[in-house]
Parts: sequence; structure tokens; C-alpha cells
Amino acid sequence: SLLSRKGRGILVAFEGCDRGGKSTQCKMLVDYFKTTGRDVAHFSFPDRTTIIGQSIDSYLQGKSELEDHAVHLLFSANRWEAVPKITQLIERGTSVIMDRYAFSGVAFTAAKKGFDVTWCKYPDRGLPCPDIVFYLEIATKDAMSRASFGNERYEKAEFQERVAKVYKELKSDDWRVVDALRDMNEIHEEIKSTVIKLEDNVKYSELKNLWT
Ligand code: NYM
Ligand code: MG
Repeated sequence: SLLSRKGRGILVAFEGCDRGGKSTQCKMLVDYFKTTGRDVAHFSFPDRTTIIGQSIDSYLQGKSELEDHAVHLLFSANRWEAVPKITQLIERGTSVIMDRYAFSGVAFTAAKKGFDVTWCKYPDRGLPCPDIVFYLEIATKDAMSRASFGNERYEKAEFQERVAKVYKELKSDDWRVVDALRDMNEIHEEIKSTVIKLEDNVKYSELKNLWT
């Protein structure tokens, strides 16, 4: 595809177990992009505003039950429905910062009994591949002591430990592991400098496809 003169936007994903501060860091990075005049868009998965997202939201809040394979596919469909927007933004030079992505999909389902990583990856195969993934690493005991842990499905210590194990299997060279227990401004500085270094390298390269 044609890349504009200013180059494409970069695709950044934040990942990790619950209560690691992903949303805070996402917002801080988006604000940094805005204040420096970079075009930026912010996505969160699950996107609870769509029809698919509403069923996911109800499931996460424990207001409804869904079969485990079925809800896995809904999470994936909820990403695919955002793909036309994401690719258009990236191609037009807008960077996209995502709070969770396909790695969450795999980690949270593969943490369930009877699921394997290969099966879990398949529905998300071919999604736009993030140029970088920031993995906010936090020990379960520290996450549990943070505000409002335990309100939604999956927010149980034993399950989060299993999720963390799957994430370890998913890590690749495009991941940066960030110690999430530090001061949020310190973390932001580290993320910001990593993104700045990366930016020029990816601007004129094609966006890759995930797990292909
Ligand atoms: N989650 C999130 C999944 O189980 N599969 C997915 O594909 C995604 C994107 O939803 N506990 C889980 C992880 C979280 C929960 O996310 C809601 P958040 O960031 O708390 O809104
Ligand atoms: Mg949550």
C-alpha cells in the first residue's frame, strides 16, 4: 500500500495482567503524542461500546454466561471489527495506541482448563501486528492490593498467575517488559524514550500481520 510522505503511524499495544497500570500508561502516552503534535488515536480492547462488546461486558461483569470458546471468538471478533479503522488511521499517518490486544485474548483463554495456545491464537492470526508491545509486569500479590481488584470475572489471584504464565510464552522480540511497580512518571519516561527511538525505523516500513 502507498505510504504518505510523513510515513505511517506506529501501532503500540499495552499488555499485562489486571491492575498493572496499562490504562494509565496508555493515556499518558496518548497525551504525550498529542502535546507534541503527533496524530494519535486510542483504542481499548474489549471495546465495550459495540454490539459484540456489550455481550463481552455483560459476561465480564458476571451478568451473563457464555461458553468459553464462544467468548474467545467474541473477543477476537471485537478486535477484527476495529481493523478497518485501525489500518486506515495507520496508513494516513496516525499512530494507534491500544490498551490490550490479541495477547490478552490468548493469555486469558489459554489460562482456562482445556485450552491450548495454538488454538487460542488462530482467530487473531492476521491482525495488524503491533510495532511494539509494552508488557506491564506486576506480581499478583501487588496487583491484588491495588484498588478495585476483584470486581470482574478473571480477577482472582490463582487465575491471574495462570494468565501471567501464558504471557511469558507469548513474549517476542517486539516486547518490552516494564516493571509496573515503579512510579508512573518514571515508567512513562521509559516508554516514551523507547517509542521515540522506534518511530523513525517503522515510519516507512509496512505494517506486518500478527502470527503469520
Ligand atoms: N480480556 C481482554 C480477555 O479475556 N480477552 C481479550 O481478548 C481481552 C482484550 O477482559 N480481565 C479480559 C482481560 C480483562 C478483561 O479488560 C477486561 P479491561 O482492560 O479490564 O477492560
Ligand atoms: Mg480490568
